Amino acid sequence: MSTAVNGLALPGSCLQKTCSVVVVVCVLHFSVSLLYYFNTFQGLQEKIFVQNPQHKEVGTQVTEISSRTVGVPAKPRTTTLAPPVTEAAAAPPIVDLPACPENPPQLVGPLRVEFSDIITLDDVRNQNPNLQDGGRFMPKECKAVQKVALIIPFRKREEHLKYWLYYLHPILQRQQLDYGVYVIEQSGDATFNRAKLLNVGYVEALKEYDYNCFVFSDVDLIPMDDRNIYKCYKEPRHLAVSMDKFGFRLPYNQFFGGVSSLSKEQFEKINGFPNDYWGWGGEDDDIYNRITFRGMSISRPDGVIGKCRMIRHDRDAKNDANPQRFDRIARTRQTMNTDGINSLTYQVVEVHKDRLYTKVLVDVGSPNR
Ligand code: BGN
Repeated sequence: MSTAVNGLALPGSCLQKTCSVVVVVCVLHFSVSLLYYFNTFQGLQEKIFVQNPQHKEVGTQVTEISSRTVGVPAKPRTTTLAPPVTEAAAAPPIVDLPACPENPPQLVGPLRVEFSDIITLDDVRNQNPNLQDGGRFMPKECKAVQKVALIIPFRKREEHLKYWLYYLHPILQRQQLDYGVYVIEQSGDATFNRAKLLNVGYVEALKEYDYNCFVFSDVDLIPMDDRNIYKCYKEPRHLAVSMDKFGFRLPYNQFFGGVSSLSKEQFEKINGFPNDYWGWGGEDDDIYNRITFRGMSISRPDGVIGKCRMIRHDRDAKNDANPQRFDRIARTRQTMNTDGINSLTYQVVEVHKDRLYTKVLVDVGSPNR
């Protein structure tokens, strides 16, 4: 028997054989495709959930193929993958705090500042429960824009330091600063050297934390308005602009004494402060010169916000007026490149950590004359 297909006559048995071969080839092709498909899908899953231990989805519902049996379509089942335990998952969550605002919301403005209140350091510690050891603080509600080291040159003024800590800690916290307090105490009885102690404070504070702003404050000066923010500005800042001692006015336009702030860059630009002013006076004028010789200017708060009180005291022993100060401030331009942070030498005698401050006792030597 023969069949006509498109005018071609094929013998019946031949057509049957051809059809059988085609069917077998099709079945084979289908099986191989199925096998390939399931293998690929399983491999993909392994890639996502096994080879990538950083995968962070917690409790994700995934559809998993339960069988790899060739030719048997796997019945999908739903299961819950346990999150892989990684270091990142074990660590506390890092919450991205918003940046602290330009105007801290807790500021109150003018403050009552008196030195007749009887206080103890324990009172101050109790009133500042949020301080970390070493007089460190960081706001919890926002990320401070600047990391501020407060540097206080010091010798035998415990009573003043107590008032400074009593008034300043709450102010600095309301100002939402990420800050640390460094009391740099000159050891021995040589003539006092304020500017060199400030240089030491800069170096010692940077050993502890990545500070980018430095506030240099005398221990006896207290701001009378918390809007006078103890941080750094585009230009070096003079903060003690309106002192009661000078009738709440600037004693002269170039005055840069008492309390000032410089960013790390500004401080480096002027090679820090002079190391060779022994005794009272002139070192702040030298710093003023350095700033202007490097093309910077002084920024200041207004006379109301910049009001501050000085704790009355007698002139300290070993801090007589420096007779060389006039000559020295006349030569700042020549000396500033070689006398400063690049020529600083000193020996740390002791570092003491209190909850209210870090005190660094330091040997800065004695005048070479
Ligand atoms: C100035 C001092 C400053 C001091 C202020 C305020 C000098 C240099 C010679 C003119 N400068 O006279 O160091 O901070 O008074 O007391 O003495």
